Formats: sequence, C-alpha cells, structure tokens
Amino acid sequence: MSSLPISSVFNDGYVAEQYDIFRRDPAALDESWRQFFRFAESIGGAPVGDTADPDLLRIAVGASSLVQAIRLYGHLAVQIDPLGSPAPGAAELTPEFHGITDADLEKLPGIVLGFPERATGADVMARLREVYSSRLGFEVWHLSDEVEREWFRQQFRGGDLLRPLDGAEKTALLRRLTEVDGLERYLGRAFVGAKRFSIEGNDSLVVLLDAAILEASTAGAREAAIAMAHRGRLNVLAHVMGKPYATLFSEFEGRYAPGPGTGDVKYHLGFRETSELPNGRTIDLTLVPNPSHLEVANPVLQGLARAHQRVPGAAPGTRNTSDLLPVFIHGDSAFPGEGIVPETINLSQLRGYTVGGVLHVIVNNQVGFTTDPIDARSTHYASDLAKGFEVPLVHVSADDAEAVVMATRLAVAYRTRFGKDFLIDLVGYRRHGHNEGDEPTFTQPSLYDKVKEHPTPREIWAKRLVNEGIVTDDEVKALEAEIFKQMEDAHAALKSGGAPAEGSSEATSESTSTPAATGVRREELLSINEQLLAWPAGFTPHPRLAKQLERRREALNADGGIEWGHAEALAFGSLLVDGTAIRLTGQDAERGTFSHRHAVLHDVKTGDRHIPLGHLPRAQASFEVYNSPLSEMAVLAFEYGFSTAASDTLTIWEAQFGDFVNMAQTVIDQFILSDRVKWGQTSGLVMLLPHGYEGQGPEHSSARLERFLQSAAEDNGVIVYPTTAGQYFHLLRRQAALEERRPLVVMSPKSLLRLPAAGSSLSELESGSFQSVLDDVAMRDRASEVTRLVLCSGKVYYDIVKERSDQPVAVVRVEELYPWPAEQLTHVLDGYPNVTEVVWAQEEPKNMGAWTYAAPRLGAVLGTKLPLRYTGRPERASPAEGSMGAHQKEQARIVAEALAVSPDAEEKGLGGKRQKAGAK
Ligand SMILES: Cc1ncc(C[n+]2csc(CCOP(=O)(O)OP(=O)(O)O)c2C)c(N)n1
Repeated sequence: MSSLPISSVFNDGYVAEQYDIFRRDPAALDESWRQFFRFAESIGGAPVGDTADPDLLRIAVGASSLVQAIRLYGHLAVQIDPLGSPAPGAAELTPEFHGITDADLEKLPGIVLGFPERATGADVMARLREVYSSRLGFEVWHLSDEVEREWFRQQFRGGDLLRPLDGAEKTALLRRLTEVDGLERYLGRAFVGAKRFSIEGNDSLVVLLDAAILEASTAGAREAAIAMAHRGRLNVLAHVMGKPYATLFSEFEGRYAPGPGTGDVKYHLGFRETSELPNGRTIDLTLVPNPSHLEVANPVLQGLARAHQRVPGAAPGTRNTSDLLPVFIHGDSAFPGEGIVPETINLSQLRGYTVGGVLHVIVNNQVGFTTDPIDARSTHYASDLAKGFEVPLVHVSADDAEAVVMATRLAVAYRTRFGKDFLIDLVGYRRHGHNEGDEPTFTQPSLYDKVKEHPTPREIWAKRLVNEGIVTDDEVKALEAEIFKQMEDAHAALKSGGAPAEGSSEATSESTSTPAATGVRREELLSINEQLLAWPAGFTPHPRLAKQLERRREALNADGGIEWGHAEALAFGSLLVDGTAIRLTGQDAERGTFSHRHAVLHDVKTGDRHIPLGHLPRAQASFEVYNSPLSEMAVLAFEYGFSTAASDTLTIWEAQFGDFVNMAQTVIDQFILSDRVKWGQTSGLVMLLPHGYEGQGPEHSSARLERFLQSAAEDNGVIVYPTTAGQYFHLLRRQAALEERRPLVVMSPKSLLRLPAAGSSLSELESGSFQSVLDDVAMRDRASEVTRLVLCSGKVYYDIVKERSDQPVAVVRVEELYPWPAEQLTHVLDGYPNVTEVVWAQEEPKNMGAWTYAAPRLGAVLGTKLPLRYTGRPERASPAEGSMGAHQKEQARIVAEALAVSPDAEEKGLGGKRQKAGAK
C-alpha cells in the first residue's frame, strides 16, 4: 500500500482534489488517503480549503518533522558513554519543538506518517526512538546514494541484522568476556607494572572482532586482516588471533625474541593463524605488525588486502573483494588527529586502491594518553571526519556487548552489499593509565573516580544473564575460575621449561648487489617494441604523441637511441613476458610527471584508454598502472603493504618529485627500511624518486639521498642513482629477479630522461647486467695518463664530462651506493695506476647527498695512499638555490672545481693534500 505523501498536506489544491474524490467515492482512493481524511473528519474539520482544519495540518506536519528529526538526530539521545555522562540530546527530538504534543501524537493514525503497522503517531515515535535513540546511535543519512539509504531504512524497519542474541550466543559471549577480562587480570598480577596497554573498558572489541569475522566468513570471506595499535592488542592476539597464552607469557618474561633481527616490542608484533569458526568454516587471520606511529599500519594493511584479493590468472585489476575483510582499529585521539587517517579513507573507492570496503573501529576510551577529548579534537564525535567520506557510522557503548554484535552485523552486511567502508565508534573507557605504569589520577581524577566504581563489561553481562535466568551466579564464578586456571597452567608449563624457542637475533646480511644476467634477446625486444606500438584498430592517439612513440622504432637501431622511458617500457614488457606482474602507481604515473612514460594512451576522439603494456600478446602476468591521489604517506604505505604480500609482482611507487617523499618519511623509517630486522617481513618495493639539480628551486631538486643512506644498514635495501637508460633497464629486471627481496630506492632523473648521452643501445639491453660502478670508458685507453679521478653519483656526471676537454681526468660513477660497492671500486681504481688525487663531486650541499656517507667508505677503499677532496655545494640549510642564475653559477663552479681543483676549494674540501684520505 502506498503511503500518504506528507508533502501533499502543503498542497491545498491537490489535497482538495483528493478530498473531493473521498467524499464522492472513498473506494477510489487508496487506504492511506482514506485514513487521513477519516482522521481529519474525526477531529472535526475538513483537511483543506476554507474549512481546512489548521490543527490537522499542524499535527501532521509537526509529526512528520519529528519523524525526520528522530532519524537524523536520534543518535544524540543515545546513552553511549558507559561512565554515564549524559547524551547531549537535541531540542528537535521533542514534539514541542515541532509545535505538537504527545497528546496530538496519540490522536494521529500511524499511516499518516507512513507507518500503517503502527496505530498512532505516538506508537510511531516510540518505535523510532527504540531504533534511533536507545542502544545504537546511527549516522547514515549523509550517504548520497539513495539505494544505500533505502537499504538502511529497511534494516531499521525490522531487518534481521539488528536482532538480539539467542541463548547460546549469550552464553558464548559471557565466556568470551570472561577470557578477555581474565587475561588482563592475569597479566596484571603475574607481570606487575609491565606495559600491556590493557583492553579493559573496551573489552567488547574482542566481541566485535569475533562477530565481524564470523559474519564475513558466512558471507564468503576466507580471510580477515586487522591493523591496530597498542591498545588491547595483546588480548586481540590471544583471543581473536589464537596466539597461545604461553607464547605471550614468554614474551613478558623477555625469553622470546621473534624475527631475524633486532626485533620489536610484543605489542607491535604481527601474527597469522587459521581459525575454525562456529559456522563450521575456517578463516585465515592476519594481524599486521605495526610500529608505534599510530594509524600508519592501516594503509599498509589496505595494500596487503588488495594483494590478497587478486584473482590469479584473471584480467589486471580483477579482485575478489568479498574474499578478505580488512579491519582498521583506531584510537579516539589518533583518528581525528593523524592526517594519515583521511588520506587512507580517501583511497577507499579509488580504482587502484579499493578493497571493497574496510571495517573501521574506533576504540574510544575517551582519553588519549593524558589528553581529554576537548583538547584532542574540534568535533563532537571522534568519528566525524569519516562522514565527509560518506562512511556510515554507528556509535555504541562498549558496555552493551549485545548491541556491539548488532552494530557489527550491520557493518559487515553493508560492506558485503555495497563494497564500502563502515565505522563503529566503540565508546568505552580506560580502566588504567595510558599504560599500566601510569597514574591516571594525576590528570583525570574525577574520570577515574567513576572508572573505579564502574563494573567491568563481564560483570555487567554476567548480571544480565543471571537476571534473565540463563546462568547462575555459581556458573559465572566457575567459568571465571576455569579460565584463570588455563592461564595459570600455560604459565606453569612455560616456567617448567616448555618455553617456545628463542628467535635468532642476527639479521642475515647477504648482499643483494650480485650482478644477475638481466639482458633480453634482441628479437624479443624488437617484438615487444613492435607490440607496444600496435594500438587497437580505430584507436586514435594524440598525433604528437603517436609521432613521439613511433620514434621508438628507429630508436632501437640508433646508437644510444633508447631513452629512459623507452628502456622502462622494454624492461616492463620483457618482465611481463617472463611472468612477473607489475604494479606502478604515483601521482600522474600513467603519463609520467615529465611526460616520458605514456603508459596509458587516450583516444583523442572518444577519450577511450589504451594501455599497451596491458595488451602484450605473450604477457604471462598483469600490468597495472594507476595515477594515485595526491598523497605520499598513505599511498607509499599502501604499495609497501601490497609488495609484502605480492612477491610475484614488481611493485613500483613513483614520487612526483623526490622532494615530496619526506611526507612519507614514517613509512620509510618504520616499515620499508626496518621491517626485516623488526618483524622478519620483506618487501621488494621500488621507489622512483626524481632527483637532480636543474635550477628548479629548493623543493624540486632533492629526494634527500642522504636520509636513505643514513638508514642503510644490515642489507635493508638497495640505494641507487643510475645514469643510463640501460642501467635502469637492468636494475628493474634485477629487482624482479631477486631471491631475497629488498626494497629498491632509485634516485631517478628528470633531465636525463631525454639526454642523448644517457640513452642506451639495443646491445646494452641485450646483454650484461646492472653495474654498481661505471668506469670512464672514454679514458680507458689513456688510463695511465690519468692523474685525477673524479668520483660521483648521478646526473652531475654529465655536467662534468661535458666540460672536460683533454684533461687527464677520469670520471667514475658510483651507481649503487648501498650496498657499498667496495670491491668494484677497488677494481676500477686499480685501473688508474698514476692517480694522485681523488675528488668526490656532487651537486648536493656538503651536508646532504652522498658525501658524508661515501667519504669514510672511500677512505677505506683508497687507504692512506691518496688524498680525497670534496667538491660540491657547501653546507646549506636548504637543498638548492631559488634562482636559476644562482643555480647555474654554483653548478659551473662545482664542475670547474671537479676538473681542476682550485686552492680555494682545497681549503673547503674535507680531505686536503696533506690530510689522510677519508679523514673525518
Ligand atoms: C604518530 C604518533 N604520535 C604520538 C604517539 C604517542 N602516543 C602513543 S599512544 C598515544 C595516545 C593515543 O590516544 P588514542 O588514539 O585515544 O588511543 P589510546 O591509547 O587511548 O587507546 C600517543 C599520543 C604515537 N605512538 N604515534
């Protein structure tokens, strides 16, 4: 039955017509109109015209706006805080605000408001308040898709997702809460004062995760993956992930150092386990390791999830998003505070990044370390920023474990149905200080007065079940004792020698720089080149671009004709044919910031896209390329996460300019360059960081090579500054072939992209391998004449050799800076027996670039035989000059000094003729 359109009461003319019909032939109208007019007459008036009953209009309009108000603002009246601070409420939630009374509502038939199943307006309001203002606070009407809003309307009208728990579920919940609470109390007693970042106060987080995993599994998921910070992590590890109590206890005793290197604290460690669920299915569970830096593990997990959701053998980008449920667990201070949060949520619906929706949980304990919400955020709820991304939300008290399950069912069902994010704001409290050694009453005395008096979630739930007659007090106590005993037994067994084995504390340090044969047969390269230039019939690329790309045909025949972008395309093509998948992302990565790549072509007539590397006839793996959103931290973390899970894929992230990579410094420090020694995790991620001094100013010159070199240790990555297209070709192919995966940091060029001297020939791609040191071929025949050796890395090489006339100066390039190629350098140096001075030349300032890293290492190579000088920019606070004129002057000086060291430069240099090589 269609319901009466309430808007019609504003439209006198239309209502008059309907009323006319009603008076002539009531059967001609549908039931809602009939009820409306009957009601109107019953209260003694006509609904329209001169005789329209103003009271009727007042009640109908008022009631209908009250309905809307309850839907919209009902969440403000939910008692969400378990510690009892009152819900703010809203004037709009009262009938009086809308000019009506409870008595008016008693008179109004429910059907007038579109609720034929409710007798009166008062019944309608009671029902709405039960849904919107009792246990769950919903915020969903900000969604712009009406299908989604309608779905929520259906659920709220009585959908099964919001059903209460049955008896068995209730007792299972009691056991769970007893385990959660029991573990914290056991740890607190057995390891007094040890940090555990207890879950207490938000115990139902474990209940939430149980429910989410079960619901996702029932909907077909075979995996669930969780990213979370410290709070409650040990409890999640033990109870959701199934990490044995004994392992946990042994970590508390400091007896277990997992991983191959220096390890990490116990509340950062990841875990993987296959779990059997009450629905009879099994599910693979992953808790990703996280660093202290809050919220950064989330985009890492999103990348991992994306990798796990791939469908082997299917078209590029094909994923089964229902296969894996990703869960991000946030803190209530961190969520609104850390910029990585919106950066990550912004990935949610992007084609290169979507994982079919993330379940977000804010573990809202209403305090961040010692900071109150009033100082932590400018919004009412901790979750508010998610609304801007159209994420539906539910606020729920962590004390109401049953409501937590309802919220979770709704969340997982929404994700399953729409493939989008959902957020649960789980509002609890923190029973202890930030950690268990902290005294919370120093800073939150009155809050902790309340906490002290407040029963635990387990006690609340047990009391309810006792009241409902589901369990007895004795059974509650017996359960508690049984669970405590399990922990005692596990601990006793550990003490009596059953400890898990100690992990090794040595990181392996095999060098990754062994040259691999990475050449590709000439015929293969010719064929790939041809295939990349074969656009589909009817496809019209931009004419200028077509011409530019077609030059790649002749380029293969020209000496040094293969430019950087071309070499990259051939490396990618050959890898795809070999069976290595490729994923390339970055800001404007499809075209390439410097317009050198054009991995995606656009039909100038239709706008259609064509990705030549995605259509190689003999490709055995997929090629994916995406322009990223304007982010560095979230997207780099995403690619890192992807790369950890997709070992069959060459995963590449390209920075717009290398300078901007420092926005992602956390990801580099906490994950990319330290994961192996902390967590035994490996990644073969490639970072392309455009670097080089071309006079573009302080923020378009430097990818901060020095920072990567400073972090280089324990074989934790490879750092290169290649100078030819061929070197880049071999480098990419070597990276794909590594058995022991390591991240690869590439100072990649801007001006070399099209510099003829940096181009390579087909023969260079056909054979050979990446060379960590490039000798000066031009001086090979005159090696014995050479008295001065200039060592450098990267683009400055070309600036120097351009100015060299017939001076007896050899310019040798260190192409791989880490691992440091000591042997190769020694070998090259041995070829110049008459060298009397060695210069390290760089265009970066002295406190930046490779100098401080290279100097002591070169010293070791040179020994005391040869002096080592520095030429480059002096120490600077900012990487480069702002004006082109100043840049050119500096650049010319550096080149001149490199070729003929002036007495003045000697003074500035680190090494002088009289100093020992490599000193300082
Ligand atoms: C990026 C970052 N900044 C600061 C910290 C230090 N820190 C650790 S926990 C914490 C409070 C977090 O509060 P909240 O998000 O509410 O989580 P809770 O600890 O209350 O569960 C702070 C400031 C950190 N770990 N990471």
